[in-house]
Amino acid sequence: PTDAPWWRDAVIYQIYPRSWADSDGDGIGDLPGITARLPYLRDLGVDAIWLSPFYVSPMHDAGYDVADYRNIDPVFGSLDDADALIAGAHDLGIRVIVDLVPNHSSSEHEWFKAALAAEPGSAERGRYIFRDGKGEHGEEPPNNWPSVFGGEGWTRVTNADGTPGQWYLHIFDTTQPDYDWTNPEVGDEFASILEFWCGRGVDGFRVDVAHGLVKEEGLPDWGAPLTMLDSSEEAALPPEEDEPARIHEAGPGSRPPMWDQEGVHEIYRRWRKVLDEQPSPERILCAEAWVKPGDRLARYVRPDEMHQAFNFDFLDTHWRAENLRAVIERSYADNDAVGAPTTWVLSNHDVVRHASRLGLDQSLPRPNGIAADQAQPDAELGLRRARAATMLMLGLPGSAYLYQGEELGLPESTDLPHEFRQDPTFHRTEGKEIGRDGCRIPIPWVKDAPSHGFGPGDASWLPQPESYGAYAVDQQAGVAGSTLELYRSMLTARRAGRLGLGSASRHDLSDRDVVAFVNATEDDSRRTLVLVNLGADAVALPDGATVTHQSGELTAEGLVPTDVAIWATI
Ligand code: TEU
Repeated sequence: PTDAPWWRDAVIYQIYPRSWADSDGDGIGDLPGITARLPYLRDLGVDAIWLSPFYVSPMHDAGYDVADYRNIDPVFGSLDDADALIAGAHDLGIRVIVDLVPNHSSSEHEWFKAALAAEPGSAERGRYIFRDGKGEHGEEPPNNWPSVFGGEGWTRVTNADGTPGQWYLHIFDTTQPDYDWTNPEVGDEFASILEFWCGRGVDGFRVDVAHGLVKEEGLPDWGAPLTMLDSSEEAALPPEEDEPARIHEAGPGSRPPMWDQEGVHEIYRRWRKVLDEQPSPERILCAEAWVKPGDRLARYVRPDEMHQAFNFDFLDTHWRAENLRAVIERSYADNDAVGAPTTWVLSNHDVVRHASRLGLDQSLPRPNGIAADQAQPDAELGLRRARAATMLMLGLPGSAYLYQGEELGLPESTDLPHEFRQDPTFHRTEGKEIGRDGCRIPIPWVKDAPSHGFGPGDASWLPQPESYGAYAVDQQAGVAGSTLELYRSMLTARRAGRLGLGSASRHDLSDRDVVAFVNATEDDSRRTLVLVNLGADAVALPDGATVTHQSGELTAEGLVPTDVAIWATI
């Protein structure tokens, strides 16, 4: 077999440091907590971890507002703790990817504090996007761009003498001012930050909002400024019976002036060179870019740019066979065109956990969010489909990112009391959006322990629902048929069979209600049938097929029931 680079088929486990393991009992997860639990990840069988931000931050967006990119926030530990974590992971053969947030800093970053103290037009202000307001007295924002989190994308500053001053752009929260990437100082600073973390031994970077760094010249008004998510919402509408591929075609008519501008690619070409100059093993860049359609996304993973880009298509695809098939085939076509692997994702810290998402009414237009007034997901149905969906994802070629807790089948916490909600989305929309806290609840490790074993303390920063005890690691480890054991055995088999490096083609069992692909190894010596039945009738397997893994019980006759997936050798 060919000697493919490690990342092409890697399964990478996302750790949200606040919520994974708390070593000191303050109710917030930390780096020593992660280090102590690394053996769990080795036993799970993942290739790498991606850590959401752990840098110094006032935590107005859970650390995606960075005040110092070269230091660890005291709530998570110290640089020594980071070194110990990286070394400990490497000892177990687990690579470490860190999160880089280059679109914006925290408003408490030294640069931004200096910018506020400096005059309009100064070098200090030139690192961010400050502009005079419109209107007679500059009282209106410079353009009509909204914030992703709700409300306006601009905030007006107050001058030293107390008079109202310029406005600064923030595509996210007020506390997250956007950098001006046309300023070479910004580029130099981030090249240096990359080198800093490479020097500490990390294996790569997940790049936050990778499609947002460069804005359209002149910052023109956006033609259709209803919400920042318009284009993906439109794409998420269920296609009519006779137009299965529409989900891919409903890209924005004209590109929003803050997203996916040509200039971003220049930045990633420079970063690729920075990484390629580092000693081996190869370090990677993974784009978090909410860009559609797929051929636009694929431009981020051209050979001289990033290695991976999250494929978010499963997040806004309804649980319908034709949608899933279309997503899978288009993803391979788009990525094959640039020679990059597809990077599958079913859950992360920004979306409703897939064990709940897939239990929502699939005729709703927004399968990746739960609105405040929406019906609750069906937990049993959601878990059954989530196990099948994961089996589909992990059975297919490509790399895949897992989100902490999905290996336990954890559901979204949907009844979190509002006083606990921290996501700026909740606050900026005045509660119309409940926000993302429900997927960020601390992990249950031990059913009958304070904070379900999350840490030595009784409480955790977000309260765990009563139901979480039943999902705890100690309830599932070693239990045949548990979600945790299903993940472990899939990851072992995937690695042994090199499934991530195979090639997929549609199997003839794939019909209206069945998704069926054959994953053939590079030398075609072994063929795995990956099949999910989404229809009402149980599905018979081809003659001679030997089922090796199943996400649920087969019928007495060995047929695959509704919402169950199998892997079979054929
Ligand atoms: O998310 C980028 C982003 O655009 C998301 O807000 C996304 O549109 C939304 O969550 C979809 O439901 C990244 C981080 O992943 C997120 O946690 C941060 O809040 C955001 O950047 C700002 O740094």
